[in-house]
Amino acid sequence: MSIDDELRWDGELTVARHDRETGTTFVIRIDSTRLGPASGGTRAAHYPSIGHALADAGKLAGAMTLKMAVSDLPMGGGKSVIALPAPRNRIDSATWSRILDIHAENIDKLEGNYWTGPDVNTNSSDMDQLSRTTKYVFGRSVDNGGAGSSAHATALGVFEAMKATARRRGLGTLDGRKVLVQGLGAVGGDVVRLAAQAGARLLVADTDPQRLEAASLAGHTIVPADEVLRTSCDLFAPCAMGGIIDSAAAASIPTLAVAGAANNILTDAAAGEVLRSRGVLCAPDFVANAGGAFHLVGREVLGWNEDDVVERTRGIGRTLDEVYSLSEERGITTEAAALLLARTRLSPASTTAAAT
Ligand code: HCI
Repeated sequence: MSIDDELRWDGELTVARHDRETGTTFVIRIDSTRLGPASGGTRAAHYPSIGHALADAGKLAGAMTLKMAVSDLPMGGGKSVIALPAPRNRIDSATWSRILDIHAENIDKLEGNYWTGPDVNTNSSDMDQLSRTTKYVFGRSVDNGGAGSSAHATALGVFEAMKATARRRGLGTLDGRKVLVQGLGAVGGDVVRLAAQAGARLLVADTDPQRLEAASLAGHTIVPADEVLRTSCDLFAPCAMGGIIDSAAAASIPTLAVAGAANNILTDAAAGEVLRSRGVLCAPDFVANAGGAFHLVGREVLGWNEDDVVERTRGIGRTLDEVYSLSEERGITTEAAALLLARTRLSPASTTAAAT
């Protein structure tokens, strides 16, 4: 994760800034503006090094490009990472406010080539604050004229992905199936609720005792966080951090299918190959978790109403069917098939791109 290595990157632009007063480093990476202005959320976290922050931003920006392309949205891919001097819960509100103001200034200097939105550790009220300095912000609170949280749309899309994946894997509906959800945040919590309504038997994991207590009261089975990858289930839904399945995990994880909300669930293409060799059907995350993008871009750029967002988000199941058919036809991983679909749209010869 050296900075030298990380800057040898195929994306369009890396912007970085350091604030000595708070000890914060700001990174914005624009992966592609091929289909429209780059967009993707702002993630705030405590990273081991600036190289790690650059790597995270680059990978996430690339995933946004693919997500927009495969979802037929007229946007490119980018991402912001705010590398905090300490974990987010140890940053006081005055410091956080200064950090947001500096981040907003950086975004504004990109003059609309990059649009941000909420991501891990940022929310609609943070977007409200950014919007006082720059207009290139999605997901402000509804009271402030924005589309508000995208969590529900993301969860709905993941639920559609779970259903389509279970069906294709020969599991039928989710009714009576063992579904393991890792991460009970705004999205994961909603995924649990939707899966429970569909009759799934839920196993849940999180590091927050309060969330676990609520889940336990709702009748779900708690799985210790460090046993997630060893817990037998029909479908595994990673809804916390990415990078959860490497080749070793892929070789042993006792599940038949994977479909979740986290970005970059697989550490690399090799992990996807291992899953495929074992017959574990994996929904590519940049297809499964696109509901949030439908919500933010749909409401704030394309003039959609709530029903339009729901309809397009439900379409994630159909897109996955297309991905699964392509993967079967070509004998390639589902991730490779989804990449193929996205890249068709990104290729210079594609005429549908600019017309959407
Ligand atoms: C995401 O998919 O990560 C959220 C969607 C999004 C879309 C545009 C700007 C920020 C976040």
